[in-house]
Amino acid sequence: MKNEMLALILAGGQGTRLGKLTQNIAKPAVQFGGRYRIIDFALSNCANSGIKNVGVITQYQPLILNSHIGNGSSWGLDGIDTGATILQPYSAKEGNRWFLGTSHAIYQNMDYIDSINPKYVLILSGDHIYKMDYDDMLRQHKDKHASLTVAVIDVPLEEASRFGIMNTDANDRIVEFEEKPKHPKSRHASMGIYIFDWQKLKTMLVNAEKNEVDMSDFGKNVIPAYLEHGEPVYTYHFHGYWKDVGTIESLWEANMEYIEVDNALNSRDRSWKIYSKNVIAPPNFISDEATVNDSLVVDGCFVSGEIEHSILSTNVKVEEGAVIKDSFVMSGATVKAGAHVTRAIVGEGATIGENVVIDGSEEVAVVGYNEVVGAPDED
Ligand code: ADQ
Ligand code: ADP
Repeated sequence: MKNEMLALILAGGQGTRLGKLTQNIAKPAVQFGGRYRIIDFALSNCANSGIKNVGVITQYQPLILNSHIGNGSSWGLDGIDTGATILQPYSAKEGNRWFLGTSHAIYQNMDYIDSINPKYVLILSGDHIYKMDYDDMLRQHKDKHASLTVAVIDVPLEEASRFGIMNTDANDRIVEFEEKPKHPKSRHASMGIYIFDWQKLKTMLVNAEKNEVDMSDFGKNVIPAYLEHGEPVYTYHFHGYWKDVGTIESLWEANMEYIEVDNALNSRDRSWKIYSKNVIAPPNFISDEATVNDSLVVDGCFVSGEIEHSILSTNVKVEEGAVIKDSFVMSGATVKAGAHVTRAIVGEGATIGENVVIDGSEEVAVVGYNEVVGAPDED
């Protein structure tokens, strides 16, 4: 069925909790796993789920995101009846006013959504690492005659206050929902992934605007309002690997987990591939001085140092005597001779000077994009 469900990826958060890493680029454009940017997971899930149209809602530092996504061809979204569309605040209804919250961002892009004219909209976040079949979620949405379905994963109770938390009846219908409760009463956490019947959502957002009711955020406003109106709101239980990589610690952890050959994400499963923009780089060169153990090394690297349980993304250079341990090094970074890097995330294009020590053993260390640490030398 043509354009039955349109996916909208929210990719506009500033990502202040990622600090230096998101100073110049949007959170969903941050690199992951050596070959990817975070948004590749949501985009690939869309492609693998048979979704034909994807709108990517951006607002903060969208440059890299724009060039990364392009016309969507890397995800097969450039066909006759398919498309990837980048939506920016200046093209929205109220000109250059920034989006106030997640559902306000949807309201602002109503004209685009209506131009696709979908029966359902799938709302996604651009900053989660996971593999999920949205078509299966849609099937359940229809079976239950829901007007809203919320994807749910069980989290440890001590982490529950970071999420939207809900209680359900025996039939998986949501009876209670609280956004980031101080004292969570259940472990059922919203993944921030929603399927809505578009006409119903549109009517609610338009009416709220007319009556000056605050309806700017899905978790804070829209879901509670649906429940108040007695709408059929159901959960869709997800049991796989899912990580919200909004903090340095979680981004580092997810990258370290990704190194494992049999990782929980099942990254080597060829039936659900994660696609990305293809960057052409020459083969790696590993010199006779190098030792590389338990690591992922992507094309274009030049390695003379010691690499231990780490990820080297495209075109990374590690000079002789340098030691990299438990770290994620992004594209184009250089680690000079004798430097020691432990438990760190090194940003794209960064340079770590000779004999510099980056030690994240207490708290994961971060080197920013193109940052130069240590005295620059002759070359
Ligand atoms: P949060 O992740 O805290 O909680 P939020 O910060 O609003 O929600 O961001 C959701 C997504 O939308 C992020 O990808 C962000 O980058 C993006 N975004 C935020 N504001 C935007 C805007 N104005 N325009 C475009 N994009 C924007 C939400 C839910 C919780 C749920 C967690 C799961 O509210 O209930 O538990 O997600 O991670
Ligand atoms: P996070 O919570 O991950 O830091 P947010 O989604 O809260 O990201 O991003 C909000 C950021 O976007 C603000 O800190 C601000 O810099 C910018 N922003 C949001 N709304 C406006 C606005 N109306 N005008 C200018 N900047 C805005």
